[in-house]
Amino acid sequence: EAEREIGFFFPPEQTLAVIKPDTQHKEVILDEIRARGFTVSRLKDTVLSREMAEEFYKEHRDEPFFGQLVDYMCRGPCTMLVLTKENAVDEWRAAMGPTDPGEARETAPESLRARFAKDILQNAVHGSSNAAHARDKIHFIFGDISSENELICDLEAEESFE
Ligand code: IDP
Repeated sequence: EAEREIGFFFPPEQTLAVIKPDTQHKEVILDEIRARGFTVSRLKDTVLSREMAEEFYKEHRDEPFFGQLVDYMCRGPCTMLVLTKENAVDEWRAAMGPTDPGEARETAPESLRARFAKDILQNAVHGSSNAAHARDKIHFIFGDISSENELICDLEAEESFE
């Protein structure tokens, strides 16, 4: 208790994670997310329109792979997640591993992309690269949930009580 009062308690952070379309491993990835200590605060399966996918990845609009990336992201349902944990943005980036699964297998063999990505495009998962992006993308996908942030719950745990 005393430690909290003098500030050793760090409030949890939130990030936006996406399990990308065509991933055969959605349930395994969700289990991994929880096993790694993230709380799944929001979860929504969504098929993105082209316009939404273009907006979601607008930072990449000048990349040569932008068209392919948009096609891929619209191909089927994405699982959109708000993950909560201390240092969630960086921790989720570390859990995903490098963009290219070849590199991921060499440098981070336990990472999700090392295990579940098909190639550099179809790399299974997305995560915001910094806290400002996380805030923007959470708002873009889920609307204003700031008033709910006190209520950090685990959706699967909640469902299992029903
Ligand atoms: P990140 O997802 O690891 O942050 P970014 O460079 O932000 O990587 O790229 C966004 C997404 O664009 C990647 O996750 C991947 O799906 C796709 N991508 C990145 N680089 C390439 C590429 O060289 N060829 C095809 N697709 C790519």
